[in-house]
Amino acid sequence: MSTLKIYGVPRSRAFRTLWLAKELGLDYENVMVDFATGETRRQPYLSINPNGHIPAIDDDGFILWESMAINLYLAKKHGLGTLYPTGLQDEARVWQWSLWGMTEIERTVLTAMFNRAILPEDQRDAAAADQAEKELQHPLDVLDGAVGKTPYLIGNDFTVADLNVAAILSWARPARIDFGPFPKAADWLSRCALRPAAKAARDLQR
Ligand SMILES: N[C@@H](CCC(=O)N[C@@H](CS)C(=O)NCC(=O)O)C(=O)O
Repeated sequence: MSTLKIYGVPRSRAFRTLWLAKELGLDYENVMVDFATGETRRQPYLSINPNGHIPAIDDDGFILWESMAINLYLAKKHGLGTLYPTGLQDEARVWQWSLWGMTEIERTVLTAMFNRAILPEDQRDAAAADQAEKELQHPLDVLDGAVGKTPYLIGNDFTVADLNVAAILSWARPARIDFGPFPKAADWLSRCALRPAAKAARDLQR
């Protein structure tokens, strides 16, 4: 029996952790808590994550929530020296990019995706989506610059920093974000998305 439980349906932010679990080859159980049914906001799930959000994990009795914290923890535990760098400064840069994803791009990509793809058509706000895409221009330019210098965010190799940022940007396609001005970022994103583990995690969403 698996000792790692990953709470959250794959078409939620749990995708980030499922992708990582596939990269690491972890044995896990995906507990299908769904945001659409309201069960994220009810017991027994609130005992796992009192915020009422997915994902969360139970790692042999250790409960953790917040997708980035979960991914950094699992990558350090199981991928030290591969997906998680060993050097102090490279580790800090992994945190930098993960926090950057959450604070600089997540809300805007989500706004664009909701208003271009998720909400019923009569509830979509095209101006809000356009404004969100406008706000994304600068951070995407920053990303484009970073992956123009090295193939991946921390250097030559794919790490959990790439996974965390690319998982957020997996919403950019349904959000119809134009990557034309950011060719390096577009190339980096497709290299991340084409990884077998990313594909395996996407298959779980079907
Ligand atoms: N900052 C949290 C956000 C988690 C979050 O909002 N998850 C959504 C699904 S993608 C959710 O649980 N929504 C249901 C709800 O809030 O009741 C994280 O990254 O883990």
